[in-house]
Order: sequence, then C-alpha cells, then structure tokens
Amino acid sequence: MADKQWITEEDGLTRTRTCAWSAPGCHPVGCGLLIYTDADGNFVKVEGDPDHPITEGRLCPRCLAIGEFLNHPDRIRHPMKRAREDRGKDKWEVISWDEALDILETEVRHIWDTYGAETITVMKGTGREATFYAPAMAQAVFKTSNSAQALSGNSCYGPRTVVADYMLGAGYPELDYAAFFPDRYDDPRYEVPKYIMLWGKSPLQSNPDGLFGHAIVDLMKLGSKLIVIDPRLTWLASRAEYHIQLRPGTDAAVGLALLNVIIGEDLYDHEFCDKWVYGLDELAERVADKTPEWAEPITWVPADVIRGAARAFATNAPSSILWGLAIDQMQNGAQAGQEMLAIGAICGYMDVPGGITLALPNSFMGKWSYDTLKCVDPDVVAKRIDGKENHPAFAVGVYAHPDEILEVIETEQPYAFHMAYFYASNPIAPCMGAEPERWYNAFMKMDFNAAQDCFMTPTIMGLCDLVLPVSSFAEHDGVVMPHFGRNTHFMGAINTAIDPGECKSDLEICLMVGKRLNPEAWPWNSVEEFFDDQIHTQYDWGFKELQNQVVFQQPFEYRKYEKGMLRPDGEPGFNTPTGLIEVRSSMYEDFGEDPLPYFMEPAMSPYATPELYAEYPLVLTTGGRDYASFHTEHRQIPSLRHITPDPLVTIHPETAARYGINDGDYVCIENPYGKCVERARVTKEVEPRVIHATHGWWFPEDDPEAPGLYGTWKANINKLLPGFKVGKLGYGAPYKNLLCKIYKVDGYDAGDSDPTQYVPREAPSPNSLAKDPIEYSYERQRERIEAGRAY
Ligand SMILES: Nc1nc2c(c(=O)[nH]1)N[C@H]1C(S)=C(S)[C@@H](COP(=O)(O)OP(=O)(O)OC[C@H]3O[C@@H](n4cnc5c(=O)[nH]c(N)nc54)[C@H](O)[C@@H]3O)O[C@H]1N2
Ligand SMILES: Nc1nc2c(c(=O)[nH]1)N[C@H]1C(S)=C(S)[C@@H](COP(=O)(O)OP(=O)(O)OC[C@H]3O[C@@H](n4cnc5c(=O)[nH]c(N)nc54)[C@H](O)[C@@H]3O)O[C@H]1N2
Ligand code: SF4
Ligand SMILES: [Mo]
Repeated sequence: MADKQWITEEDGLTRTRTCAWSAPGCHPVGCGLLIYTDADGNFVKVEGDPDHPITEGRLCPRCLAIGEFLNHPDRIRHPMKRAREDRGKDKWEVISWDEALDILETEVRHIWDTYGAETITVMKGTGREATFYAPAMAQAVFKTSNSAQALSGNSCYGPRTVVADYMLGAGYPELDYAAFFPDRYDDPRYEVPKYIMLWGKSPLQSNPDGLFGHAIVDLMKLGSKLIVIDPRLTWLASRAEYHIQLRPGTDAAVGLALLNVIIGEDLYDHEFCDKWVYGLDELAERVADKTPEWAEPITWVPADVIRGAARAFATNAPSSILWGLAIDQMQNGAQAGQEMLAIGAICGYMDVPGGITLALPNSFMGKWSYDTLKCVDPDVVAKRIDGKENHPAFAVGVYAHPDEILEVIETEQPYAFHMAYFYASNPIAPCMGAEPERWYNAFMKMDFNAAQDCFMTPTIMGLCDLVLPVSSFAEHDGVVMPHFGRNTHFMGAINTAIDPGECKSDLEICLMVGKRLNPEAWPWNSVEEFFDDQIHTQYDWGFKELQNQVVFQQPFEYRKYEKGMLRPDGEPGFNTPTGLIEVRSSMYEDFGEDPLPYFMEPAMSPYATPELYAEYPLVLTTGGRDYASFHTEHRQIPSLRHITPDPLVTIHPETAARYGINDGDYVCIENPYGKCVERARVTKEVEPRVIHATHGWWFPEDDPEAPGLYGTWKANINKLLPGFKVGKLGYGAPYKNLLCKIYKVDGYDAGDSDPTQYVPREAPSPNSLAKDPIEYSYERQRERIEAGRAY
C-alpha cells in the first residue's frame, strides 16, 4: 500500500484529505475537507471533499474560515503562566512545555497529598474532541471522578440519552438518513421518510451531536415533508407542512395531545405494539383527556394543527423524528422525551428503513474512556458529588452533578474543592453556566485553575493560573466518530495538514500529562499507537489504514430488536426491565418519578407565576444556534463576525412597536435574576408574546482585564437563568423557557454588572420549599401534579 494516500499534489500545492472535528468547536460530524498548503507548509485554501460519502463537499462558514482561525494573532500558541494574585490581569508569561508540565504536576501532586484527588474538578465543555477525552483526563490523569460540565441540570444531550436508555435500553436514536450505506439514498435497503418531525432542533445551523443537518434538505428534495415543533419560524419551519409554534417549555403538553390523537383515533401500529411495547394501555388512559383542545390554551398552538400533524405522522409510514436540545433544556423534558419516543415507537418507526435508527451499545472509544474510571481510588469515587440523594435517576456514568458541584464549592460541604481544570469550556462567558456570576465566584476560590484552549477567553483571563495551547483539527491526527460513538455511521480520520508549532491536540496533552502523573494508564508513545490499539479492539486493521481510507462506514442492520442485537443476553427485544419499549417506564417509577408522561408548567411562566408575569410579560427562549459561531467561539474571526456582528434578540414587530424598539436598537433584557443587553432583530419569526435571545457573547476587542473580562457580563443572557431549577430526575433546567421584560437602552454597558457583587438567591437547594417565588411556584406545581390535579 502506498504511504500516506491521503496526501496528494495538485497544481503545485499539497492537498490533504481529512475529516473535521475540533478545534475550533463542533460536534463530531466529521465533515470531509481538502486542505491545500504551499511548498513551505503554509495554509492556502480549504474546500469540501466531494468524495466524503455523507457531506459530499458541503461545508459551513466555520470550516470555510479555518484559514482565519489558523493564523489568528490572538491564538494561544505556547504554554503560559500567571501568578495567582494576578488573576484577571493580562500578565501572562510564555513558558516552555517542560515548565508547564512541571507546574501542573507539582500542583496536582500537592493537592492529591494534602486534600485528596476528589477536590479536583475537570470542567468539560460540549462535544469537541476534548469532551471525548474528558473522562480520561479526569480519571486517568488527575485521578478524580468529579468531572462535570457547568451546565445546570446537565441540560444537553444527557437528558435525551438517559430517557432513551430508560425507555429503549438503546443508545441515542437518530433519523435514518441512509448514512450507513456507501451509495446512500440509492441503497435498496433504504426508504425515504414520508414525514420528518423536527422537535426542538434546528439542524441546519447546529449539525448537532454528529448529525449532518443538511441531510434534511437532501430528504426534502427526495420528498420528505416536515412537521416542525419550534417557537421560532425557522427556515425549515417556513417550509414545513405543519409548524407547531408552541409556547416555549410546553413540549410535554404538545406530546400528550399528539398521543391523544394517535391513540384515540387508533392510528398506531398494533402489530408492533403487541409484540414490542409495554404500557400502552396505561399511556392511553393517561392521554385520554389530553385532547388538542386541552393543549391549545396551554401551548398556544391551534388544536387543528396538532391534530393534523398527529394524523399525518402516524398514517404515513415510514416517518421519523429528530429531537433536539429544547427537550433537554426544561424541567419537564424527561416527559417530553418520553412522549417523543412513545410516538415513534407506537407508530412502528423504530429501527426500520426511513425511520429512527437505534444504536448498538457504546463503541470501543467510549468504552475506553469509561473504563478509565478504574484508575480512580474507590474512596475517591465514593466521594463523587453525584447528586444521588436528590436525584436518584442521575446516571452519573463518568460525571458528577453540575448543580450539586457548584453548591459544594460554595459551601465547602462535605469538602472544599482546590483545583478546576477547564477542558474546552468557557463557563463564565455567557455559556454553560446558569447564574455565571456564581460559577465565577466559586472558581475564584480555587488554589489552582488551569485550562487547555486555543484562544484566550474570559474564563482563562479571569480565573486561570496556567494555560496549555491546543491545536486545531487541521494540525493534528485523530479519529472522529459521529454521534459520540452512539449510532455512529462512520469512523473518520483527522489527518494533519499544517504544522502545529507548539500547540498539541487534546489527546497529546492527555498522553504528556498522563505519563507524568499516572504512567501505567498511558502506555502509548504516540497518538498513532493509541488509535492503532483502539481500532484493533474491533477490527483487524489499524490507524494507518483509516488515515488512507479517510472514511470507514460501519456495517448496519435494521430491526435489531428482532435479531437479539440490543440485549447483552442476545435475546430478541430491548434492554429494559420488561425487554420491551417501555412507554410506561418502570425505571422512572423506581426513581420515584411518575412512570407515565405528564405536563408541568415551566418554573417561571405566565400561568405558573402570574404575579411575575405581570411584571415580566414576555416569554424568553435562548440559544438557538447560528451558522457563524459555536457557542462563545469565533467572535474574533473576521469573516464570521461580519456575518453576525452582534448578539441579537428576536422580537415580533408588534411587540417591538409597543416598547418603541426598532431593528438594531440596544435592548435590555431583564428578569428577577439579572439583566443583559442585546440588539433588536425585529421579525415575525417569533410570535408577539415570545422573544428569543442568543447566547455565547463576549467581545474579544474589549478590555481583557477584570472586572470586564472582554465585556463578558454585558451581553450575558445566562445572567437571567436561575440555577437549581433542575427537573425531578436530576436533568433539565429552564435555559429555554423563562420570563423577562425588555426596554430600549443606549448601548451594551447598560447590561454590565460586577460579578463579585452578585448575591446568590435564597434557598438554592433543589428540594427545599423556598421563599423565592419561582421556586415556590415550582413546588406548588409539583404538589398539584402529585395530587393528580395538574390542569
Ligand atoms: N453553529 C452552531 N452549531 C452548534 C452549536 C453552536 O453553538 N453553534 N452548539 C452545539 C450544541 S452544544 C448543541 S447541544 C446543539 C443544539 O442544537 P439543536 O438541538 O438544534 O438545538 P438549538 O439550536 O439550541 O435549538 C433548536 C430549536 O429549538 C427551538 N426552541 C427554543 N425553545 C423551545 C421549546 O421550548 N420547545 C421547542 N420544541 N423548541 C424550542 C429553537 O427556536 C431552535 O430553533 O448544537 C450544536 N451545534
Ligand atoms: N443561554 C443559553 N446558554 C447555553 C445554551 C443555550 O441554548 N442557551 N446551550 C448550552 C449548551 S447545549 C452547551 S453544550 C454549552 C456549551 O458550552 P461550552 O462547551 O463550555 O462552550 P464554550 O463556552 O464556547 O467553551 C468552549 C471552549 O473550548 C475551546 N475549544 C474549542 N475547541 C477545542 C478543542 O478541540 N479542545 C480544547 N481543549 N478546547 C477547545 C474554545 O476556544 C472555548 O473557549 O452552552 C450552554 N449554554
Ligand atoms: S458541521 Fe460545519 S463546522 Fe462542523 S465540521 Fe462540518 S462543516 Fe465544519
Ligand atoms: Mo450542547
């Protein structure tokens, strides 16, 4: 075999075929790129790879801007240190890798010996390469099991994966877009879905969790029709046959009404249900009175839209569903997710061509990172802040509970934390953290904070004592597995195209620091050796072969439940207590949750807190994704900042007129938790009672030093998000369903605040009856539901 087949010469340039992941940030979609370099190894241009079987040459603006990322003057290119007393000051000193590793090793060993490994927390971000290695970094390098994301209620992906696990006993279910087959939609095994229900997901912008979002457009061209459940009139919603434009946070009510029609009108697949579904009779009873007319005043969706969508979806086989982040970001999301899976199941769309593909148990890479738990001393594991007391359903796996960790850092009970390691996360810039000021003050208490990142960020400038430079996907070797190894349709090679200088990949840093702190767990001498070993656990070929091939599509079979492929005992059925899809969840019941789905008002809403609604008369949803950014990233990339120069709040023209706001005006958004400023985008995309605010904004051009930290407190929508309002199972917080008021201001400064003056609200404990009106109403709701009096 010729060496390095992924590198070819073209018109005097070197062309490297590779798959993207991170940095810069993206989920593991693994899009195909051709990166061209000149004779000196300098970046010349990037193109989509037309031979990539999934993406077929298509790329987002973020990958097209990779050249601007690579050569950006603000990139972190060397390890840097700063004295603890200089946190918040721009007083960084470039140091060698050796010195950086010495510092990290000394600090960690000191903490191990003085306080115990459990007092180190690894704060991971979303789905970048680092996230994949985060459990290993925590467990096999720092020997702690207190790894978490600073995301209240673990409100991303986690809720959906546990709901799937509890109900289906399978990994994350996904739309079937023929991704497993080399000739894709033409494969004779495949069928085009008649309807695709897009539930709280906006995949064209987000390509979330490894899904190639543009496949929806492919399928629309092949005839798929859309049902979109979204408070915004997105591009896809504007082309949908049914747009269920719901009040944010009322998804569980929409789901009950959809089920009411499908079951009540007898539109479901009896044969499939008789064989494979548990609890349908009880579900039928639960939804019997939850008619579309019942849902209309709650959800603000006309009853006939819900009824029409339910009929279309159930009577057109095969159809499919995509569920998105909105399901995770509400306290009632475990129920909305349960309803969504129940709809897919009773219609008979599970694991059939053109339906919803089911995942096999986790892949080898996931298994390796999970298995690094054995590097942690059992006494340290026992001290993990897992939140089990308050949230028995919280499937810790390799993580700790974010809200509980924050409370422990603050109260130092049962112990104090001493070190935080930021692993591809920028929690205080308006991102992960609800109540970001609390997180900032909590991290300030640490003896030592370190990060590995590609750019200076508000988190690093404000809090860190050491930073390690991370290479981009164009500058290192690696492997990308879409869908985080769950429902993975291919394995892609990340092939180095550009010399990284002193920057290292997340895996290289794991290896380097691991060899210092825990060498037994890190026997590999290179990234190549590591991947060779991992791939060989499943295949008889290795990393070089993958690099040459660039994309390897995994084998796939439909109807795995008929073939004994989903259960460890090899029997047909599902890996649940009953062996069936549990639309009445026995595991929810075990956890003290209602086994059947129900609707609960968001903690803060027009009906749950009418007294607050009088003062804060708009429903606020946040964080819909934008093509030109990935959370807090890309604000310093000129072409991407040109596309989206400002944080934008979408307001209906009638509402804007009522408050004297014009397109482009600075608007203060405020609620009892905090305030911030964004610029008005006046359009009919939202309905008059709802506004949508973007997240992830800071201003790299602003003063870096504290307290401003690149203006991170000015346009920080997360200051309006209450922490500790997680759902009953330990998942879900109200990132996308709050109340607020708006008014016109002169500029961003009106949103500014000093985080050190922030006073946490009273009674932050998740299960106590608080004096806080929001918490009180939440408890009152729960009591009503438990007494069977909800609506
Ligand atoms: N370009 C880009 N891509 C990204 C990211 C990014 O920052 N930028 N972030 C990545 C991450 S971490 C994630 S988790 C994914 C998320 O990606 P998605 O799952 O697609 O989620 P979002 O785009 O946040 O929101 C999806 C839709 O939910 C709608 N929505 C808001 N509130 C509600 C509600 O109450 N109910 C319903 N049904 N819908 C609601 C929004 O209007 C939006 O259109 O994207 C990933 N991809
Ligand atoms: N209001 C509101 N807030 C939200 C959301 C919302 O919808 N609304 N969405 C939430 C969701 S779903 C999520 S997942 C979180 C995401 O939150 P995070 O994942 O914490 O995202 P960022 O804050 O952008 O921080 C990521 C950091 O990683 C760095 N980075 C990028 N690529 C790499 C890499 O390969 N390696 C390393 N080591 N570093 C890298 C970036 O430069 C950046 O500083 O935000 C949440 N915040
Ligand atoms: S989804 Fe977009 S940003 Fe992410 S890897 Fe693919 S082209 Fe790049
Ligand atoms: Mo996320």
